[in-house]
Amino acid sequence: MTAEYQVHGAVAVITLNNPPVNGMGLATRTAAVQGLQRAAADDAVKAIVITGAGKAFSGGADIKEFNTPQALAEPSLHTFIATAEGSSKPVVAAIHTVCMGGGLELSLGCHYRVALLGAQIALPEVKLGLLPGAGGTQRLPRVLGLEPALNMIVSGNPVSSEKLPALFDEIFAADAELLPSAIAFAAKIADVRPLPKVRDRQVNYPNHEAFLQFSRNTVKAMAGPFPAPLECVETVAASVTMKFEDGMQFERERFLHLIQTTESKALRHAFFAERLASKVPDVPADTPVRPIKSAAIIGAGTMGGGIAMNFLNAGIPVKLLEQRQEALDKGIATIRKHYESSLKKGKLTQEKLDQRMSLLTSTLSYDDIGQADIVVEAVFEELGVKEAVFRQLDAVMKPGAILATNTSTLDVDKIAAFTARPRDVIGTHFFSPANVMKLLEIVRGKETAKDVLATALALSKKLKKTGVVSGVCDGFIGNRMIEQYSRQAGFLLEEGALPEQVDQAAEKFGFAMGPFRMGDLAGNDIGWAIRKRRYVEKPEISYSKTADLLCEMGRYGQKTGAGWYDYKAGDRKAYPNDAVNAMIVQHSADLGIARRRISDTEIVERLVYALVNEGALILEEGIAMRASDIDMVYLTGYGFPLYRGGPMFYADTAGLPNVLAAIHRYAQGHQGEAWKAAPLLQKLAAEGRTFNG
Ligand code: T1G
Repeated sequence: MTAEYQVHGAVAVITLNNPPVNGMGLATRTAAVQGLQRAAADDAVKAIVITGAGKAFSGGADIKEFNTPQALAEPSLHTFIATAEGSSKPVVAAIHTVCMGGGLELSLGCHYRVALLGAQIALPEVKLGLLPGAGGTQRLPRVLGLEPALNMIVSGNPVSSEKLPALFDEIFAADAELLPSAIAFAAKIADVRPLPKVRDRQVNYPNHEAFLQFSRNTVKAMAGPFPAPLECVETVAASVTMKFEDGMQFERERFLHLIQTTESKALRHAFFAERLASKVPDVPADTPVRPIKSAAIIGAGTMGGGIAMNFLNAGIPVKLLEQRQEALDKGIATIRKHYESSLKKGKLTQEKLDQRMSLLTSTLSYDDIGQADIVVEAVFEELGVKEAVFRQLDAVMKPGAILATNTSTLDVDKIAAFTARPRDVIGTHFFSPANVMKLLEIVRGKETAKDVLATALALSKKLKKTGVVSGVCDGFIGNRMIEQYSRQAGFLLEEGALPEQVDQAAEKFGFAMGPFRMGDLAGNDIGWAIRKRRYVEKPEISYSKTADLLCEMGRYGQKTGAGWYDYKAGDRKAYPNDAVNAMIVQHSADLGIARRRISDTEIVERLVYALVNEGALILEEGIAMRASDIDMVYLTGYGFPLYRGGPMFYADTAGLPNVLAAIHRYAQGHQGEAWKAAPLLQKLAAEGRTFNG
């Protein structure tokens, strides 16, 4: 059953019961409407209570149904709400914990609303690229007023029930028994007539046009490529400018428009992708995790300090270990400096700062860290150094401690083999700045124990990271793909493009930063060191020499004040440099390449499809468990535009046959051997399927 029906005295109770959050799918709507019909037909019933089982009143419409026939099948959410509103007996919504989206819209169609203090109330549809499509844009302003309702709908953020007194007829204490309280309330108002309907109210807002125009301008400025926020403003405006039924019709039209947009599909894809990423097929969801009550971090440099902050922010004590006191002092001072700048920006209270710093201790001796539940090493990226550290860790860490490496390019299995406990070893690849970037690549070694993996996934949630599981390969998921992206960026320079054209095309596509500005930010010498290693290990892979020539000019990027671009003190703007562009043009001549004009379309295709093709290989090899995991890596760690859903989702929307045709085209061009179409891509394209299908 997905909605239960019980009668308590003269009050019928309909309990929505569709775990985990009572999403109002077709079966739930059908059972609930049948409950309302039963109550209407039972003369002994004088009032009706609708409530939710488990951890929510309702998390809204069942997003999993969208873009399927069930979503609009009768009884639709509109019909369910209209049945409640049209009931001849009073209907009371009894709300606890979470009441969101369609759930809140249902409650607005009820005659009364009661809630526990602390219940989270929201219309978050805008975060899915939608708008409240079951009357929320018309009813909420009639209850809260135009401005508060517009703010809730455009932000999509939850508000605690006690902050919305106008919305509720009664708010009970957080620890009150909701159902008996709601039944008592229902019995009390059972005979009150006329039944109060939100739709009968008016929205009064003098000079509303000026406010709405101001809202349009503000929302247009912040919405970027997303159409939903402005649609929210226009539909809420209808609650003032149109009759109720006309407003409802307008809302419906705009909702049906938005649900078909790629932006909304991308946002909904990301919503589920984030939740899917923590599911590992061969690790049951109820796998017991090891308690993580303390951490040790080896290395107090940029990464070690940033990683330490993640644990401190989550309230987990950290013991920071370094080889030299001055490195330790510098690391601790840097952490304090970060917190103090958050304090200045009002993002942190002094109390929180002190509390976090009190959780931080430091040491020069491995003997002091043995009792930590997890140790994360963030030392110099060289296998010999990692070996020395892990042999020490193996010697001092208590049994059952998790030994994590933050390596970004080395083989986690080799590192595990330096210990007698490879099952306790795992990769936790944080992205710089580690205290800011959401992505955490969790690298599963071939020996990594299942409970260690489950613990790392649970820990990533506690650290407010998006944990994505990767197998062991060079560059794991993100860096392995970005290498192909960077190769294409270099080849484009040889063929006729200049850095600013490539970056502008990439940033117009939506990347936070194009490849050359990103190189200048990260440091071009990092890529240089990796390529030098590649030239020895994998001589068959070609790269453009332009990036090496740039480093030979000493132009490592922002840290040297000059890279692909020039930079001025205190100014993050990238200024093209004539000597660099001359070097690029000269290099084409040296290669005997006649430079040509390259379109932005080709630039974007070569950058993005290089990611997609490598992503397909990563999928085939089982390095990533699913395409949406690859999308999460790029959405949370590499500045890929959210409204395009990630590289694999973007390829699906572009059409895999089109992606394959483009790859075949580029395989005929300069450095065409870089374009070997992945067999999985060829297979899916031939079968008319998608990566995320
Ligand atoms: N539909 C289907 N599944 C949902 C869902 C929903 N609305 N909300 C959550 N889930 C699943 C989620 O995928 C996960 O699944 C599990 O529930 C737990 O979620 C017409 C059109 C409610 C605050 O946008 O914000 O109504 O991984 O891990 O941290 O106007 O989920 O277990 O298989 O997030 O406790 C509008 C979205 C819908 C709310 C609970 N509603 N959900 O947070 O658990 S559109 C939303 C959330 C709509 C109408 C429109 C949160 C939560 P699995 P979780 P949580």
